[in-house]
Amino acid sequence: MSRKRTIDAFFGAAGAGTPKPKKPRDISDGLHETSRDRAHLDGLDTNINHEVLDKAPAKSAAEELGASQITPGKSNDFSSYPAYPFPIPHLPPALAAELPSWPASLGRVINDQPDLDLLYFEPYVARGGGGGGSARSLFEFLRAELPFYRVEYDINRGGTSTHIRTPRWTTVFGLDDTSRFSSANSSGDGGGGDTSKILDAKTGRDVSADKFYTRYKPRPIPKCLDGLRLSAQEATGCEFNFCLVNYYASGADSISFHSDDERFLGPLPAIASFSLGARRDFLLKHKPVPPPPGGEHTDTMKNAMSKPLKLPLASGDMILMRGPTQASWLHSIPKRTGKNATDGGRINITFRRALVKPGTDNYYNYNVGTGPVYKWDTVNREMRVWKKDL
Ligand SMILES: O=C(O)CCC(=O)C(=O)O
Repeated sequence: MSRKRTIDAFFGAAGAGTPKPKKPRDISDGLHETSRDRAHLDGLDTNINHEVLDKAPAKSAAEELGASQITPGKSNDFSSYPAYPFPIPHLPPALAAELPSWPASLGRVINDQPDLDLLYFEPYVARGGGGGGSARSLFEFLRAELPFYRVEYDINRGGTSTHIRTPRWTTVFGLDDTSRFSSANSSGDGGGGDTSKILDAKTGRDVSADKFYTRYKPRPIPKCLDGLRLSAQEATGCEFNFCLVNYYASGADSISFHSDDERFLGPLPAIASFSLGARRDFLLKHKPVPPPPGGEHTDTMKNAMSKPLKLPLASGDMILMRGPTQASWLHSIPKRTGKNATDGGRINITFRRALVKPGTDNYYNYNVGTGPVYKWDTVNREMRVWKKDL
């Protein structure tokens, strides 16, 4: 049973019936009052440590990307694949040239709450310089070039059917660990021929007709996102085979409290989550748990369950959620109202690793679906239904 995204239904996709959340506390509320400001700024608090990542992978992201990825710019520099509605351009040269220098800052560990383990890069994609830096350019590029969907689905709870319209734009690329695309790499650059086949990762058998791959046709991560995937793998030591993208057009778009704890991700999934564009609050709260036998919850645990932590994610930030975080915590991007309702757009990119086939079907079902393809209209500055030129 697919659970992912039904969270929008359970918690009120349109906002109706959503319980009014308690006022979130800033993440720095978890620190000693005395050291709060300094700890927040320079990580001196014992609970929030700068982590020096000293892994030395055999190949750097830049090497793995190869020369073609870092010197694009010709008009034929696109990722093409039969299951893409249209070819997806490679990164513009300036961005591709900068990619090897990311992350732009060291990750900071946040693990001062029960069962929470985050690594926070502020920022990962540089946002300095005029106009928001590379983070803004990457945002503009991805919004303009990716196919998006506004997925709708019905859920049935206790005999009552509810129609859900996902309160944000979504898209997804990738394939679970059991299989691979038949093209030489996963960047959709196979150049035709039999590139639309899906092969068993171990035996090489053609599994394109498997029931989990036929409702929606899986498609490789295009090069413009694969560079970021490789960079995130190198920076975190984690492996990712899926890329989910959310576009929040304004403060009215949101994602309700949920955890990415599906069985197809395994027991302690690591998820790298990038923010580009408008700043939005990311709320975290501990899942409800029963008190210890014969005892009471500690104050820290009571707080973690009742008062959400707030990370005001800015353009270029990346937050790695790992260890027990998904099993124990819920996260959300709440709607913003009042003067924030017309916030600029925000893109969120998450890289994840689906271990088994049901994950592939689930991700395409809730992030692509069966509705029309939308593409950003640069003139009218809104998503418009995309139609193939006849
Ligand atoms: O937009 C975000 O930062 C969060 C996205 C998210 O929670 C999800 O896609 O599961």
